[in-house]
Amino acid sequence: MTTLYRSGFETGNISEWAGTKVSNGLQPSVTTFSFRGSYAGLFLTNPTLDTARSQVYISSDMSDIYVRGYFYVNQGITALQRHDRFYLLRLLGPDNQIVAVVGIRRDGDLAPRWALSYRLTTTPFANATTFGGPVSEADQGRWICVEIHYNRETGLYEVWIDGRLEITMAVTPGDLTAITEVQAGIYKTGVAGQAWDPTGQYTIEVYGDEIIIADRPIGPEVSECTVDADCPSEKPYCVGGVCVQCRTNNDCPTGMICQNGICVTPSPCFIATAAYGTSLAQEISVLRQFRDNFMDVTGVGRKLAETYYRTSPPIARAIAQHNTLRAFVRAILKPIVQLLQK
Ligand SMILES: [Ca+2]
Repeated sequence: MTTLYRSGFETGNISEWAGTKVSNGLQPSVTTFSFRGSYAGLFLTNPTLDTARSQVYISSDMSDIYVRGYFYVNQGITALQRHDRFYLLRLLGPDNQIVAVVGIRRDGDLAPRWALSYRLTTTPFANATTFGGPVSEADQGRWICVEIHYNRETGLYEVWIDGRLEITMAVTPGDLTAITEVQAGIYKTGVAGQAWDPTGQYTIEVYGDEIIIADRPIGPEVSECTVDADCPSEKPYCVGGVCVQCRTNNDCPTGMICQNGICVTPSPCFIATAAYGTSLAQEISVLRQFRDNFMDVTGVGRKLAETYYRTSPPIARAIAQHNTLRAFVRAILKPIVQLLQK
């Protein structure tokens, strides 16, 4: 398999994608609730728009394409009105129209099911929808592996859910196009006159992780382990199906911290980095300059810095995991940064 793109959102920054497609401020973000690693994408829609989107996308140029992602629908999986739907993966052609999209949809008054909408012809543009098995409350609150395949030469469309072939459809290839854009996240839409409930209960909240684009079938991630005993001595802990070196800082040698399951020598400015969520924030470089210009050259400053590097990693970890704490620390650092900038 050749992997052409992979995103587990592990840069901690949504801009590792080519861009976002959003309605009304529904900007996707990264979150520490993840399927693998430290981060996943978070996609939210509000109920006030009939059609709304919160997506990341990347450009492509493929005629035989597999796209797989893990999605966790935390809210809104079955609370649809008749004909309403939302899509998790969308593959578009050069005309910006869908070639293949997969998601969850009601067909009239029927319960929601997995759905594939696929292109029949390009000129004139025509598409159709076919359904897989039902989606229930039991599918809410778990990571679901969703994979879609499209082949322009054969006109074949396939959808796998948790590695099981859920939907197959073949059309006359005719004038089908290549895939020029891959989108992941939420694209929701209702039907005119049967709009999304305006009372507000149909907010959809989706997490996405481990999204891969390839030229061969990808399939679900294979778990290395289910318990610690399955892991080798150099990576003794089983976290989310993967053997890792450490779970917490306490598993690491003195002076090192646990980052993404690996013991590393801490980089400076842990607390500020945890608070701002990235080590690149401009505020942090101001603090760094202060450290380099003042803290390290005076005796007292050096002592302070040493104490800081010894004690701060556990504090930084706690801050990184709590949004309110992060905001609180940012509020404390803000006047300091402003003072230093003068
Ligand atoms: Ca991840």
